[in-house]
Amino acid sequence: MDNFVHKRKRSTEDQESIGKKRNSMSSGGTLENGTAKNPTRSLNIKAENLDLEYHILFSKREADDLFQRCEKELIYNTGQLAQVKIFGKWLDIPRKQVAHGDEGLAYTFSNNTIPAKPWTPLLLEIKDAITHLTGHTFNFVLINRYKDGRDYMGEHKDDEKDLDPYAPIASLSLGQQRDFVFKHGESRGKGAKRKIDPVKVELASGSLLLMKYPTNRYWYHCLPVRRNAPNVRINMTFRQMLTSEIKGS
Ligand SMILES: O=C(O)CCC(=O)C(=O)O
Repeated sequence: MDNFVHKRKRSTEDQESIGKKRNSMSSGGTLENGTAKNPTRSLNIKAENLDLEYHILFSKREADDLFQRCEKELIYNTGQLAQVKIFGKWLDIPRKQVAHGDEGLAYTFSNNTIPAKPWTPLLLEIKDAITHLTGHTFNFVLINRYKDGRDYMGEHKDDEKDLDPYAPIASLSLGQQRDFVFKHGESRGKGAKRKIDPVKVELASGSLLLMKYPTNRYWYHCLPVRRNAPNVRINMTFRQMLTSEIKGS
């Protein structure tokens, strides 16, 4: 799996200029035993039908500043919008959540529909930085706040019918670094048909993980519980939802 990785030495200038030179791409870091280690600026991560790009989009100072602004400005959903229905039972999600996006959009998953609140200047600023880096546009963002390593997200695929299946999902992390694990659909659980190694990515504050087609068709992902993660993490997944314009109806 290492053959696509090009090692590159990190310099102070690199770290400080990441937020400014968002368009330039280079590779760095290594993939060891399925874990992305010490990525510098950008890292391509590939396995069977898995295609990821990991970038350090924001410097530590920029990420800290964005984190503080998010903590001040974001208002998370409560009540039924903060629940999922599993086997007929409404359960609180083990984290906080809110969605923002273009007018009229909503995202249905786990038997619940989360309407998008309007974009805010902060979220538009972040969205623009991501579009500048990746060249992709997004009309919706799902935001999850994990108070510490006991909050988590279970294994799932982002393959709901509301989403443009060919558009990448751009996942920005701020705050506590957490592990993010991909498992191939044919290699999960007791009834696994094949043995395919999981892929683990350590999501640092200020990093952007781009999940590209066809990753979400074949691979599940999750943010597991980590007892050694004491601090708050905020994650934003920028998505392209299908609209009637895109669908052509
Ligand atoms: O917090 C994370 O990195 C996980 C987000 C995620 O899996 C999702 O929004 O679908």
